[in-house]
Formats: sequence, structure tokens, C-alpha cells
Amino acid sequence: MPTLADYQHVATGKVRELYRVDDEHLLLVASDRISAYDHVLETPIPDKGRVLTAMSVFWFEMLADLVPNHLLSAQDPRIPSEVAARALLVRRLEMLPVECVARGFLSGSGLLDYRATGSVCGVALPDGLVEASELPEPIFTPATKAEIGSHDENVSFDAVVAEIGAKRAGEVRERTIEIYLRAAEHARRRGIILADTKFEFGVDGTGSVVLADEVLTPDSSRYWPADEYRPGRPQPSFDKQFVRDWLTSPASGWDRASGTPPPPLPPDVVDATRARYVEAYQRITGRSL
Ligand code: Q0Z
Repeated sequence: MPTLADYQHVATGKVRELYRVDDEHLLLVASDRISAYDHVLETPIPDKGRVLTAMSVFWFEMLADLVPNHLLSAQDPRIPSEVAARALLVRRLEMLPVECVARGFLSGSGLLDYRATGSVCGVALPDGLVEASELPEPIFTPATKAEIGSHDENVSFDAVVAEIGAKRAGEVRERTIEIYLRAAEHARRRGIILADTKFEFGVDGTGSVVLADEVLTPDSSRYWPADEYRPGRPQPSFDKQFVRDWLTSPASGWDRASGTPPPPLPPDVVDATRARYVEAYQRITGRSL
């Protein structure tokens, strides 16, 4: 049986690691770490890595007829036991250098750009939209990948064309919107709003565009509880709201603007947050962990 030390470490994400298995295969490992307010917290959320990995698997399977994906297996002898259930064995692809974001609702950088320009990534939007407004139709708002610690930069569709060519750009835009529409409808029927989500695509040896990375997890998406949806104010996050509320409460003693790292989370916040990840998984997949 292999151990993680047998594989070359090739990349670090905020809360994930990527290893080379061989020339054609990578191992995508999700940790139990959680980020909030642009910090990775020192306190892990037990089972978060398992939940997000299982969620990606669910979505890859449900989307397989729409778009080919990089997933080979979540249960394979090449997956070391130390990361079992929180690692995916995937096909190595030539990644396209663009973050493919679909937005059905206005929030985050989309809201900031709309307030400044009336558009997001060159897509003109109607007047009068507010925080969390549902958009008339989902829009493709690509971004360029930033270094760890910086934020991705929203770019126009023309910038994507310049980067990867008109045919590929049109293809990833179409895929991104199609996948969003299917996933958002599925989530909505289960009481969850998929406000926006980010995909990464790669190209395989035959030239096909392939859905890669993690998909439709709470770390790559904004999930909002539908029963609490009230446009005009920031929406509670399905997964991270207990963490945010505690970190910004007097109880934490933390000043977000200080630049100091956040304090460790108390056990009740950890437990409540773990329960939210498990609930999101069960609501979305209908499966138990
Ligand atoms: C994904 C990333 C992570 C850090 C490269 N199938 C693939 N083929 C080639 N490259 C990638 C993939 Cl998924 C690839 N990333 C993002 C993931 C840690 C960075 F777990 N970078």
C-alpha cells in the first residue's frame, strides 16, 4: 500500500493539496481546514475533507452526461489510507488558465463590480439590483487565477478569448452555464440556493474539454439556505455562518481589521459547523455520510 510520502507534492491550495501519482494521474487531497475572512483557521472541522470530497463525487456523477470529468476513482489502491475518503484519484490534464464562474445571484466581487460599473465581466445588468438579487439569467464571469493570498481578478469574455482562443472560450462558457443551471435546479429543489460557483476545466490527450478540480463544493460555491433568502442584505452562508458570527462577535476577542490571525474556534462552533457540512451533503445528495 502506498503512503502519501511516495508521491511528489505539486501544489498547495488554501485548504487542499495536490500530489503526482504518475505521469497521467494526480491525487487531490481535501483537508479538514476551513478558511474565513481570508484566513485559514488553526482549528480543523472534523470530516470537512470527507464531506467535500464526497460532494464532488456526487456532482461529477450527476453531471457526467453533460460534460466529461477528470475523476477516476475515490476508492483505489493508489489512494493512501492516511487520506482515504478525502482524496480523489484524477486524470492529469492540461489545465486552462481561467476560473470559470457562473453567477445566478449577485454577491461578492460580482456585486462590487456591478455597483462600480453596472456590469460584471463585461455583462451589462439591469438597474436596481441589490445584494443577493437573482439575476435575469445566470451569467459567465470568468476570473484569472491569483497567487495564494490574493483574490482572483474578474476578466471579460474577450480576455478569455485572448488567453485560450474563441472556440475553447465559447465552449467553457457554455459548459459553465449548463452545469450551473442543472446544479442550481437540483439544489433549489432541496432547499438550497446555489448563488454562484467556480469551475476549472482542462484538456485531455484527445483535445476534449474536461471538468476538473473540485466541483460544486461549499468551498468553490456560495450555498445559501433558501428559507432564509432575503435580497437586499448579505445572505447567511449555509456552511460558514457560525464561524463568521463567532469570529466577529465580542466573544472571540478578534479584530478582523487587525491583520492578526483569528483565534481557535470553541468546540460548540466546531460542532455546529461540522453539522452544517454534513447537512449540506445530505440535503444535496440524499446520501448519508
Ligand atoms: C488542479 C489545485 C489542489 C492546489 C492543478 N486533473 C488535473 N490535471 C492537472 N492539474 C490539475 C488537475 Cl485537477 C490541477 N489544480 C488546483 C488543487 C491544490 C491546486 F488540490 N492545479
